Amino acid sequence: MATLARLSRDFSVRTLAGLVALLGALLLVADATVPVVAAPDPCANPGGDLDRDGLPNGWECGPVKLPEGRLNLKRLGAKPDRRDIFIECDYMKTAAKDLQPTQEALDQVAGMFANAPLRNPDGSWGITLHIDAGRHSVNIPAGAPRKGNRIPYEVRWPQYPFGKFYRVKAKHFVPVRNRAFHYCVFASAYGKTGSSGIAFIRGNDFIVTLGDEGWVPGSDAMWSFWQASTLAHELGHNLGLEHGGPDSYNYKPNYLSVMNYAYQLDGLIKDGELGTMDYARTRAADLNERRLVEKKGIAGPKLLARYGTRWVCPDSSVPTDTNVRNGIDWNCDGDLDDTVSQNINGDIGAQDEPLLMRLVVWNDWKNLFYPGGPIGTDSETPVRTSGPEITAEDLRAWKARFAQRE
Ligand SMILES: [Ca+2]
Ligand SMILES: [Ca+2]
Ligand SMILES: [Ca+2]
Ligand SMILES: [Ca+2]
Ligand SMILES: [Zn+2]
Repeated sequence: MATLARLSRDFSVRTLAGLVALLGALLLVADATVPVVAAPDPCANPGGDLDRDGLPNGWECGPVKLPEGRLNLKRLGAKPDRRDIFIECDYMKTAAKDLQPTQEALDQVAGMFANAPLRNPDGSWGITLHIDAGRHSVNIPAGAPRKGNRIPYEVRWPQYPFGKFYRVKAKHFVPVRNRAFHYCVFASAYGKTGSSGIAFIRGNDFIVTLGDEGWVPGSDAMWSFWQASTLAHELGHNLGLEHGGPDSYNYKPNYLSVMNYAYQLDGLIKDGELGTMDYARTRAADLNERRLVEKKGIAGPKLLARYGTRWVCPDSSVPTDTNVRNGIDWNCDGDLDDTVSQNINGDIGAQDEPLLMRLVVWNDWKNLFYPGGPIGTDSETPVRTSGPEITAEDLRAWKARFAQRE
């Protein structure tokens, strides 16, 4: 709303003439997302998508009849003028192994989306995440149908788990929901590696697998955090985000997002503390690994001063910095005087060579892709998988590098 603030300064509103001039100017700058004057009734334009959440206005204004059946998103809390994302999560659960997402986990991830720095046409901020995970759910109104349910327990699905996944989906997911929902399963494990999940990029299907014996949370709070942040990570793939934001290069120190493996399970470093679950909410500057100026740290908006980061030193240890705008000692020699060429995200090429490149990042929230897979459309968006995710062993290896510095 910087534009509005500027306009208010530029025009005197003490006189009627000033007021008329201000309104005229507002009409000129108003765009489709932020109607300032006389918002059109979205329900009168059922084919449009006023809030740009991928769900047509008509589907959010009342029940509709689709080829697969009747869909009533309004009853589930959808609004045509505020962004909504719907998820159904089924889960494995036995007396010995309870993989159902906890209420705390659902509340956390819904809170992360509610705090999204996005303005809606109704003037509110954020995204309403509706998760139906059976008895545990969030933003599903009382009395509305809940369809998240328990599925048969299997210790381990195959390395390519989607055969199993789609059999479960065919049995436990109402077909018409596929036009509006992301479908997820909290399963035990797949393959041999204990990967934390897998998702389709720009699709509407994902799996969270934290049941491998390698995943040992230190507390109930940590278990809920892992479930929530992994859900946010896999859903992020459905919403078009990759491990480096716009691309799949992982561990970029300037990519402050739970999509980055450096932050998926512990959260981001913000205000000097670990544990903020969020997508990248501001646009940090790109970093050129061939020419890193320590004094500059990570440039970008003031908000970045609240964030810390981690990177890979020449000796492969991983230090922590708590204010990325305040300079970063990339080469880990104790000063901020150097300009270096260094592989700060630690990635290696096919011949084990360090990959030096421009680490390009973006503001995740501004780049979400809502109509993944068949959502909101008749034609499916082409999708590809994220590939197997970080394993408990990967996480331990990464954390062992912190200790090298301490
Ligand atoms: Ca919509
Ligand atoms: Ca909506
Ligand atoms: Ca230095
Ligand atoms: Ca690199
Ligand atoms: Zn991933």
